[in-house]
Amino acid sequence: MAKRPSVIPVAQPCDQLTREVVDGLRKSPKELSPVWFYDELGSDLFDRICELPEYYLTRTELSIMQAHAADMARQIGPQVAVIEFGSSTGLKTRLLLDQLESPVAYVPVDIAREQLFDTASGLARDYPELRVMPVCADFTQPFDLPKQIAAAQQRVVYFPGSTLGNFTQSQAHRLLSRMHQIAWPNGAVLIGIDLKKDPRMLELAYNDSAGVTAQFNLNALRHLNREVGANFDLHGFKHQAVWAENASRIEMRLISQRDQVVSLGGARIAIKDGEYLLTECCHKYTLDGFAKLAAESQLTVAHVWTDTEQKFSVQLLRPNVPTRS
Ligand code: AVJ
Repeated sequence: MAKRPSVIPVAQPCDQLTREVVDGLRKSPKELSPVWFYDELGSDLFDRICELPEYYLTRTELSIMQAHAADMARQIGPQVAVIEFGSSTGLKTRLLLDQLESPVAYVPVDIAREQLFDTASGLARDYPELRVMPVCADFTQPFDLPKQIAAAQQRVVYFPGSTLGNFTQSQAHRLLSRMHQIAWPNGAVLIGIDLKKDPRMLELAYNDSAGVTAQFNLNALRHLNREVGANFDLHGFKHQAVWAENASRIEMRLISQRDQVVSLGGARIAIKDGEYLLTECCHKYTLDGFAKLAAESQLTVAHVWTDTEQKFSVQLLRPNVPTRS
């Protein structure tokens, strides 16, 4: 093998994580990953968001689960292994597990170790028959499933919370394809999808009057200051959530209140007065639009459960039988 030329060390080495942040901030518009919301304070703030009168998502999804989990369980069938992408407080998961017929395993997959083990140990305590096997991994990247789940009749991927909305079309496609792989041949994907609706209602859900979402958004900067040694001034930015019709998404933005320069990992980023950082995108789908997206990943919508106002949906997807060519 040819010898690699030695790499010239840079004056200010920055690790992979910092590199990614800097790359995002060099785009136009400047971008930050929504993963930066979720440190300990951020997770608490998110729990508070879920309780806000304007934030209909969690409440509506829970009501759909309460009303229809029995039907979902019937369609899913007995002795399944549930693989959850992410690990929430476990409330929705419990509603599902309570109705499933003799589920054999529960495998939450989450990069946030603390949250993962908290949820997992709570469930293991309350469901003694269930094998709870947490996997600490980034679910957007390939990961191994525990060998023990081979005993299950089939695998069901659970992805609640409309978290798929955080991903772009191509990222969502890739993620759904991974889920297809896990569910194939006779399993399923059960996924929570927020639906497109009156933009006023959407903007209110992300610009609450108590200002909790603003704190949640700004906390990403605090997290970055601590984690990658950035020097964002939290008073230099203002939260705003905007409905972008052409992309069918809510954009969470932090608007710079003046010309400023931020340094991190040896890089200096100039931010203009009025310029914004895009911290999260929350795509909203029509039922048709989502069915098309799922179809691109060889998943067919088998059933849709919604609330009476069609604000939110929980959908059961089945992997297609591969067509021979
Ligand atoms: C956790 C991604 C579903 O998109 O509504 C709430 C996060 N951001 N308020 C969403 C969030 C601002 C949330 N998800």
